[in-house]
Amino acid sequence: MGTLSDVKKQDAEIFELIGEELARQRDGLEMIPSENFTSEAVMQASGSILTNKYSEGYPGHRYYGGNHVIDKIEALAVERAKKLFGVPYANVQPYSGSPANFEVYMAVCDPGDTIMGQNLSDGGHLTHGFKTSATGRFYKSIPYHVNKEGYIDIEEARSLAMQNKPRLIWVGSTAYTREFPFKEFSEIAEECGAYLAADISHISGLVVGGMHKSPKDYAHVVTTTTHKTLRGPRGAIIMVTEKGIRKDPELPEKIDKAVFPGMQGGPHDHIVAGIATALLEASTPEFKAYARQVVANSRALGNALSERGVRLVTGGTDNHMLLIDMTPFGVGMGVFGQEALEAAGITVNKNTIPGEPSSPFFPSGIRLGTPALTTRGMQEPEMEEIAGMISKIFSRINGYSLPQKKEGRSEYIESFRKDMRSDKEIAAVRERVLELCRRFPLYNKMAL
Ligand code: DSN
Repeated sequence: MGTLSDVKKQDAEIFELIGEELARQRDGLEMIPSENFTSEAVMQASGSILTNKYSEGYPGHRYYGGNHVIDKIEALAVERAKKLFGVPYANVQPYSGSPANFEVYMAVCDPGDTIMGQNLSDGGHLTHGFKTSATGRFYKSIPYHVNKEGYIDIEEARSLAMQNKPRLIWVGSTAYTREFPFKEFSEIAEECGAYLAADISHISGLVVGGMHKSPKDYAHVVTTTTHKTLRGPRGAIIMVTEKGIRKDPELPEKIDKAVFPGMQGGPHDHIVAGIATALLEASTPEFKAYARQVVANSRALGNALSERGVRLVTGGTDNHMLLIDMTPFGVGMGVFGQEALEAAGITVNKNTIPGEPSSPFFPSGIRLGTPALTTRGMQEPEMEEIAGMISKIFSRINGYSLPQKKEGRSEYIESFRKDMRSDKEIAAVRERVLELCRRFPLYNKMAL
């Protein structure tokens, strides 16, 4: 990433803002479970001259000249993805997770077909058929749910699938703290004749690190973003498994056509190079140790929070993520938790919880995780320390509640935010956060 000296010369405003964001990342505890810090090598490859090229098509079959080098880069990224995930086909061109998932629909469904995915407020993703997403508008979406304990309700999913005979079923989601039941979903898909797509965006780093079961023997198609636990640049990969090719030998070709020309134009070759570099990093023993520590940290944080009376959906975690049920503080209190933590420099996101009693914009939970903290080198003792800080901060939101009427909510939250920013106890936690961040420096060679 260098020193950004040319940005400084040419665009002082953007230079200042990048500096501001670097300081925010360095001086805070990044606990949004879908975020991470890439290596400088990944950043350099992604910020390279490869951004200058157009290369619609695939290696050996491009619509523009001058692609003999790009062909080698893309082929290398594809080979690394296939080897790392143990699949016979990979497409590394999707711009990000949402287009990648849409490309899967385009490959295996016709508009109007029935599809199934995990319900949004039960931890699912917009692109798995939520009503406001194109996937919920162009396809007939039948959501499945989690049970009272917060685990995927397999029996419900099975009976919905048998009743509705979907063309495509999604397994894998964005706010689920337990191992995904790939085997059970593969049996359901088998029984009703559906394609099974595993969206492992959140857990792909754990899968290649051996900390989560791989979907490769169960799903026909696997999608993942590359910037979460996998620690690459912002992008995505679509893969077809041996099982997928057995079901439909033309599936790889259908995916290729859905990506280009179906959905996308020229691939972002600089990102493809960054993905290749990230995949190389993810194939090392160091990455396996990283994935192990991510889960160890998440479990340690979960235990330490539970000991302090914080309520976790499902009571704990199997992966990199925790979902805090904030209803003991009141309905719709996720935003209060998020704002109070942010005042101390701890970044999380408000999130719906199973059976959400409020709304997606004022949900009753908080989602947090350990991938980024683990990249900084933090371990179990730091998780214990952070749990103490979180529970201290939560004690400061007692007495506040989400106004029942929508009018006036923004003003109330703004005034709450001010209260948190001037709260002495939160200021003391902010100092401890800064001290912890200094002990685990981030991008310390990067000077702007
Ligand atoms: N925004 C991603 C996440 O935070 O999980 C999903 O698209």
